[in-house]
Amino acid sequence: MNMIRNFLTVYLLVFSSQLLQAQVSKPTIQQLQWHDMEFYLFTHFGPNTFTDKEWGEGTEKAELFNPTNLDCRQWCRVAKAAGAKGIIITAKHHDGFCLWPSKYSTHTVRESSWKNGKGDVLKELSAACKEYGLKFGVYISPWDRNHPDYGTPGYNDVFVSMMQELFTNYGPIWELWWDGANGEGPNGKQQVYDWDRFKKTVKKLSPNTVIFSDVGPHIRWVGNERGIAGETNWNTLDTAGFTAGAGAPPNDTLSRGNINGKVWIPAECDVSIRPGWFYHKEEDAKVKTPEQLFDLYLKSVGRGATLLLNVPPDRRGLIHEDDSAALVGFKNLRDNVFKTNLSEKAMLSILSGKKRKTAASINDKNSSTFLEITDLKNASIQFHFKQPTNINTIVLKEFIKDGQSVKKFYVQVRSKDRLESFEATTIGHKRVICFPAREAEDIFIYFLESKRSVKISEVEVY
Ligand code: FUL
Repeated sequence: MNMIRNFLTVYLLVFSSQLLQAQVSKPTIQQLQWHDMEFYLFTHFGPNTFTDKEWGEGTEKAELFNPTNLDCRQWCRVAKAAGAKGIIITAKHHDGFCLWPSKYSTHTVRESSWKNGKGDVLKELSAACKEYGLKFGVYISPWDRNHPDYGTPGYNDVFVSMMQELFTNYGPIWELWWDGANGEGPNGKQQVYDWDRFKKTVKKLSPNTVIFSDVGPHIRWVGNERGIAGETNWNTLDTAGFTAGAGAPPNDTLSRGNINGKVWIPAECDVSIRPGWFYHKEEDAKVKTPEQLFDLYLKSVGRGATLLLNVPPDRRGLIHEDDSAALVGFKNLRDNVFKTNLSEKAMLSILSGKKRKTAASINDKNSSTFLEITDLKNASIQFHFKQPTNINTIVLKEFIKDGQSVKKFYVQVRSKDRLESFEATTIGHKRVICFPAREAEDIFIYFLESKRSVKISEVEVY
C-alpha cells in the first residue's frame, strides 16, 4: 500500500512540475531575433503622398502616383545612418493602391505615370535592403477601398494571392504587417476576413516571417500610435476570443500584456516622426527632434518593446532632409549615452545569503549566458567602482529565451553623499533606467517579485 502511495506521490510531483513547465510561454527563434532588431523604420508611401490625404478613398487616379526622383537606396542610407535595422513599407494601404504591379488589382504602379507604368517600388526597396544589409518588411492592408471584390468571400482569395506574389517575388520578408482596420469597400460592404487562412498561407510560404497585428500571432500592437509601451510590459498575451481590429483586447491590455498570458506576443511601438503617417509639406516644421525621439526610444525599447518609427518619403520619393537630420541627431544621442559600458570597469559580485560570488555572465556581452537567482530575498547584484565613476544609465536584460519572470526590482546607486533608489517593474528584452548623472561608488540591484527564478543575461552601466 505504502509503495503505491509513494509511487503516486512521485508521479503527481513529476506530472505537476511538467505542467508548470508547460505553462511558461517562451519566444520562438524568429521572435528572439525580432526582439534584437529593437529599432527599425516604417515608410508610408503611395497616392496619399500626392493628394495630401491620410486615408485615400480608393478612387484616386492611379496616374497621380509619380515620384520624380524615387531612390530606395537613399532610404536605406538614411536607415543605416540612423542605426535602424530594417524597413517596413506600405505595399498596400487602405486605398488599395499596390506599390508593385499585382496581377490581382487594376490599381497599381503599373497603371500610374511613374516610369510609364514600368516601375516597381517593392522590387527596388527589397533589392536596396539586401544591398545595405537591412531587413525588409511589408504592410499589406486587409481593408481595401478600391478592390471590386472587397466585401465578398472572393476578396479573401485576392488577399491570399497578393501575399503569394509578395513572398514569391520580393522575399525574404522578415515582418508582415496587418492593420486591423475593417471599413467599407467600394460596394459599401465590409469584409469578413479569413484570418486563419491568411495565417496558414504565410506559415506555408514563409515560416520565418513574423506577423504583426493587434493580436499577433507573433507581434502585437502596443495599443497607441504614440510609440509608448506600458511601464509594465509583459511579452505574453491572452488572445482567446479576440481578433484584430474592433475585436481586439482593450488598448491598455495591449500596452501592458497579460502577466500570465498564454502566448508570447511581444509589443511593437509604431509612431510617426511627423504628425501624419504620410508626407505632407506643411508638416516639415513638425518633425520630431532628436531629444523627442530619444525619449520615445526609452519608452519603447527601454521598456522591452521595439520601436517602429515611420519616416514617410516625400513627393520626390526621397526621405526629406529635415527627417534625416533628426534621425542622425537621434543616433548621435544614443551613441553618446551608450558609449562605454562601465560595468566592465567595476568589481561585480553577487551576494547570495552570506556568500559573495563573482558572476561574469552578466557583463560578458553575451546574451546567451545568464545569472540565475532563486532566493530573491537574500540575493543582490553589486557593482563596486574603485574610483567614484560618473554614471546616469543602467540597462538590464532578462534571459527571455526561458520566458519572462521579473515583476518588480530596484536599483540603488550609492555615491559619497547620497543613496538613491530607482524602482521598476518588468524587464523582458531590455529595461533602460536613466537618472541625473552622479559620481557612483556602488550600484546594488535587488529583485522584489518574480514569477519564477530570475535569469539576468546582462547588466550594462553608462
Ligand atoms: C493605422 C492606419 O489606419 C493608419 O493609416 C496607419 O497606417 C497606421 C500605422 O495604422 O491603423
